[in-house]
Amino acid sequence: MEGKTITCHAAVAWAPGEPLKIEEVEVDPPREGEVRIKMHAVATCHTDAFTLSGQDPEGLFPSILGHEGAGIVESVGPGVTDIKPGDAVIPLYTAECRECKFCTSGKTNLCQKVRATQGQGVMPDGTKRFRCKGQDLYHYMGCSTFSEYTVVAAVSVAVVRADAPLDKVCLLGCGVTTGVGAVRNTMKVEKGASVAVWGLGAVGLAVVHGAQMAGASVIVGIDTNPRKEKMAKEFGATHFVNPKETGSDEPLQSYLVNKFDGGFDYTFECIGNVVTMRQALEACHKGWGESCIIGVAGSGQEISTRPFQLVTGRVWRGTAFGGTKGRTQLPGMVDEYMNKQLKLDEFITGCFTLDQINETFQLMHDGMSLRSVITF
Ligand code: NAD
Ligand code: AHE
Ligand code: ZN
Ligand code: ZN
Repeated sequence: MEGKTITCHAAVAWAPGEPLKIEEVEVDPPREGEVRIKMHAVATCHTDAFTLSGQDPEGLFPSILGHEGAGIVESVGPGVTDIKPGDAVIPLYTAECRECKFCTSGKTNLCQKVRATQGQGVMPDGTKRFRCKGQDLYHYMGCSTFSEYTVVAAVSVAVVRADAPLDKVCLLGCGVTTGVGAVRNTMKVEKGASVAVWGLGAVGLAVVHGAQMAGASVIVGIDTNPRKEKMAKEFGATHFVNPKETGSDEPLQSYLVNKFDGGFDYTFECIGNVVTMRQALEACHKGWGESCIIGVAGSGQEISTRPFQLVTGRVWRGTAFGGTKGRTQLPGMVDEYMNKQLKLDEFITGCFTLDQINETFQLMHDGMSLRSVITF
């Protein structure tokens, strides 16, 4: 197949708000600095649903969505020396070129080497590798994992150990890494800290898991879905709060500040709702509490609070991919999973085939899944 176009199946997003359609697509060979990957396992993240809904200012159609997955390299383009056919890999929506101003700053994981073209749904040379029914398809988040084969930039590939089970470590492509990374890399939660987490999907529960591993003494999980209480406790939450069932008329942030000793050292918003983002900021402890925005809010949404909240010492932060430098850090996270220090299996609530992909979106919307894994 090397050097040739491959015909395979993919879930195509033809238009916002429409279900994905399984189609036969053509996937061109990788060009200079690119890698073609045979995907083995992918999972659906809330962000895929967000883009499909039409709320993403960068959403492009028709496209192949998906950004959480793992596979085996099928072939590499000219100039790719550090990745070879047969390597087990996780595609990265946050590249790591190790050369750009961002990569060398030591301050961020937000490599900008391929970010501009990635946001335009094309490869770094400005062209596309997918076609369906004679029409070019856009790439998505530099990954397009909802396809049996995909082509990504070599700087957007983390090579992991050969014995890693791809149907598990695919979750390190986004959700689990984002939550655990937010705790470790972005907020640097320390032993004994108090933590509150809004939204207990895979991302929020990964924050809970990360906080427990960091030795936090109080971990409050907050979700309007009562089914999440049991899960939160299993992942390490010490308390669960359902905002609909506090029995109090106060705003949620005041209720939490009163109940939890003046508020939290660290809070995390894992929903994508600007109202809960404000709650999370204002539930931080006066003088030092820090809040991290992880959730992705829809086009046109804005956050607000009284500036006095920041004047009196609270800090508002945000994170993409949990501040993780994928090529450097994912191999270590795979090791942690293999050594049974990092949970992955517990996030998988169902296994599916590609033709069931719309079902996985429905389960997510219904609050019935954490991560649905699709194997090819
Ligand atoms: P999910 O849909 O599985 O989980 C969201 C949870 O929030 C659900 O349990 C839901 O019941 C809960 N919820 C909804 N409204 C609520 C409210 N008002 N109060 C309390 N709980 C509420 O989503 P996910 O896949 O875990 O992703 C979470 C968010 O993180 C999404 O916005 C996603 O786009 C974003 N995300 C961001 C990054 C990043 O790098 N910044 C990475 C991955 C995901
Ligand atoms: N494209 C949107 C924003 C979407 C967004 O915030 N994406 C997160 C990752 S979500 C993964 O599930 C992210 O990493 N953003 C940083 C980046 O560089 O894309 C918009 O508003 O335009
Ligand atoms: Zn994601
Ligand atoms: Zn870079």
